[in-house]
Amino acid sequence: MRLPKDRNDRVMLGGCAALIGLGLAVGLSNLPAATYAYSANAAAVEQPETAQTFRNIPASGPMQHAHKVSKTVKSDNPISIVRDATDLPPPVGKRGPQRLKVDLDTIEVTGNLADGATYRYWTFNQKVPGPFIRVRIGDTVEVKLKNDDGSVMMHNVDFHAVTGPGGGAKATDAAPGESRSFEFTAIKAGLYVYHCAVPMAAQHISNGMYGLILVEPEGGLPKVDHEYYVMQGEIYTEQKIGAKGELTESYDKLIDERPEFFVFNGASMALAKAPLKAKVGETVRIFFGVGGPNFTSSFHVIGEMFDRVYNMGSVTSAPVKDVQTVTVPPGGATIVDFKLDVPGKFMLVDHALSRVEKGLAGVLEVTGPDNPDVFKDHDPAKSAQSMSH
Ligand SMILES: [Cu+2]
Repeated sequence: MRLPKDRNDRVMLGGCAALIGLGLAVGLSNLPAATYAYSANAAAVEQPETAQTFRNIPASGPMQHAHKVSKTVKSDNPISIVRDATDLPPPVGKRGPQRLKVDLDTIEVTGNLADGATYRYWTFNQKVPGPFIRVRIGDTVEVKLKNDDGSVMMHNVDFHAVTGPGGGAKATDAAPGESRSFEFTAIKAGLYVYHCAVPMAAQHISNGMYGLILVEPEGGLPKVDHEYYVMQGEIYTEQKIGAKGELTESYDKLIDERPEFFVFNGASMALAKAPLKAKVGETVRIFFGVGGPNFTSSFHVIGEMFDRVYNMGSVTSAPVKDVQTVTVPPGGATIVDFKLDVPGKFMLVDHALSRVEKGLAGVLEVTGPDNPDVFKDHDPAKSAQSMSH
């Protein structure tokens, strides 16, 4: 059976499933099990259907987290809020659906934004972006959001991978010191953004409250040697870029969409200071999302082409091959895979290149032997002095 494409029908279907669940709860035995088959390729009409079941997987043993668990840092001094690009869980593997938990702590913290400049970030688990959450199709995920006692603002979380009111936002609206929770079943595979949606949502997002959740298809994605987690955002400060000290947010610039900074993983030049690393001959994958809140990214790696692009974060459609630049809207994501053929420093950019001057650049450092069949420099000594990337 296919999931209807129409959203209202899906809501009705959800209602039906809920009624069936209710039937089981009151002990009716003549109803079908509280599972229904669906296609992992519901969007690709020409694909044969693969029947799967979900929703009635009992918890067995201690429930695992769907993300890496990090310790909260207590500090009066500014901290690094930069999420390392390698900080993500390994592939789900070939297991069946199960129950998993997600613990999000919303913490307001002063972090390093640029050299000599700090900023009051609002975060999920003290890093920007928030933890990379990794589940598979059919998993049931228990989400607990705890708004830290030290918070000033209310916070919540809206997962674009959730079918339900506000993507979970209403169920997680939490005042400082409060904990809220809900659970959902991952019914659509893909790479999705999550973010805080408390009004004014653009403010919560620009201050750092966004992340990615990957719902793997059955069997996962093709294996690669390295996976990285990168998200783009904007920061709107009263002070001009280059100013020192504690920078403060500008409501007017946010409304006018005039950011002072563009950032990968939370801070100016964060992924140039902490480069991604790999070797010649290896394959890499970048899970790339845009928190925004406002600007579309033209994501590009200088000196490389993407061998495979899971356009718009869709993993149930065939990937596009051999691509230079990918358009990723705010609240959207993509997955790019490529093989490294030659050594060097490859810059991650938004090809709206003025943004490099506003803090938006990363580096992929590739080491290993030269490969003159692919690239041969006729005067490497002179090239070594070049300022070009
Ligand atoms: Cu918030």
